Amino acid sequence: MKLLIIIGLAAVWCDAAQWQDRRFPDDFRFGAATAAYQIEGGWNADDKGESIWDRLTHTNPDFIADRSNGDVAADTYSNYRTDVQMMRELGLDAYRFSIAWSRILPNGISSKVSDAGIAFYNNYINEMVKYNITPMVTLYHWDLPQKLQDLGGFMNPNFHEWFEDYARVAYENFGDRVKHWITFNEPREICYEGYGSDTKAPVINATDIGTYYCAKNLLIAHAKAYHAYVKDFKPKQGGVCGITISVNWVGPLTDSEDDRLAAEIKRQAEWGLYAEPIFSEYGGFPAELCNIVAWKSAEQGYRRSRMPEFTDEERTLVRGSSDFFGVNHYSGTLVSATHYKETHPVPSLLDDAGVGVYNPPEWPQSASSWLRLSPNSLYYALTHLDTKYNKPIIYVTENGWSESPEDGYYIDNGRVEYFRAKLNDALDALEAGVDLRGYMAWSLMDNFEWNQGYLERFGLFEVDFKSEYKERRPRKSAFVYKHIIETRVVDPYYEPDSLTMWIDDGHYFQSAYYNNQYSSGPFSVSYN
Ligand code: PNW
Repeated sequence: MKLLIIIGLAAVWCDAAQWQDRRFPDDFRFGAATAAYQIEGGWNADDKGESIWDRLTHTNPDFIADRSNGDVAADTYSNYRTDVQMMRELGLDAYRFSIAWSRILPNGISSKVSDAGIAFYNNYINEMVKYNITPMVTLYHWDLPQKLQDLGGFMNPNFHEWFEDYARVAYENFGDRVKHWITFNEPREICYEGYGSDTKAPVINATDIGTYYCAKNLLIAHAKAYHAYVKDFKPKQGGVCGITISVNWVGPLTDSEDDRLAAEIKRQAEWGLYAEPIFSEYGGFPAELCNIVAWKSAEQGYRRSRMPEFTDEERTLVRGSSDFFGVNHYSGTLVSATHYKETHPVPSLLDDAGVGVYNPPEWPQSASSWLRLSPNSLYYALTHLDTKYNKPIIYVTENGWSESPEDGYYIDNGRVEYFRAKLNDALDALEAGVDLRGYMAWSLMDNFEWNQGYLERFGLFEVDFKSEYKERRPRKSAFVYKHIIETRVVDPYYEPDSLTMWIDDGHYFQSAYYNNQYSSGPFSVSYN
């Protein structure tokens, strides 16, 4: 009996010692992320030009689940100081946000630069820098100026010129304070969802060639903007420039050789298409997928492969064109060579890959159909990239969990569980030697979740979209994340007992106060 107790106690102590000893390094950057169209509002404020999401939501409101749009969203255009107060309350080291291209270049091309647009981002950046919060800027998070879409958008082979010019305007105006640049957010979502299928703007649905041609043009634009930075700005400004790719984990359903090959093909179709040309030693599109598309295209009567080639010059231009690998990670999936196959349009990217996918029902499900808590998925993804691409510097630039507005509104235990699980993956990856420099939670606050409108919420802070000033209130996860940032440790037992944050946005002071008794808001608001 005595022995059993000793063994039991030892187990508890060892367990306890384990999490307490696993610390994030002091220079590890914890942050949160957002994107312009999802939070800013002010869709036509001052001289801002129309973007493809303005056009889509205004002309086809049924495309969005709740028929909403980002016209006002969280109104960061007016509330940016409040946003920065939230960052300070959380103790963030960094904040990742995106610039709306058509806010600073209303016509898309660089002939006219908007003073109001430049002033807005200057104010936002200055407010962060004032409080020692490192701004990480994404140049393109899906909101192409409509005028450029009218000229073909990413299908236009001159796209890279427009993008490079835009990038230069951003480097020139903000590069004295912004030292972390991300060219594109998630090429897969831009190209596959926007051009190769019909789930995101501009809804081109060219299933045969849309994804592949977009991928090539996007990669060249990325590389041009990268080299422009390295050549003309980096020597003076001294920052870094990279790209963010969505890397959900894709593993084989069984250990069979067929399933392992199927998983590799699926990885190539999901993110290898964008990662391989930049991060692999040789460059160019991933070999196996490239071969499949070539022979399928021939069989389907195309005169050339539906996947365009890179010339040697282009391949060299793109190869190595990133100072870090930005990883957006959410979930994982299992892949089979023979089972769970669904029918897809022929020809299409998914038909080309030709594999089945399986998500175990026991993996907890978020409010988003595609997002489950897949065990250790971030660890698998990071260690895989580390090995495959020879130890790149990695930032997790997005990771988060959705809940529907009604469940666990303030007491978002599902999100807390998810963040703890993924941050433990990050610690495991660090221990395995992955060069992981930072982690951005998606998202600082609730925002316009694209096709799902305001029905899926990702925020550490809730946003009351019905209120006049788009009031923000911290959820439980905000307090848990704050504690993790403060202590650099993921304490599995931490329960915030007295939850207070004061956000003074000039209109009111507000607090979320539970005092050990979790109740759902709204909380008392005392006016200035
Ligand atoms: C990201 N998937 O999109 C975007 O960068 C954000 O703008 C978005 O709000 C956030 O994730 C949550 O959706 C993704 O299917 C959309 O794996 C879908 C997937 C991944 C990322």
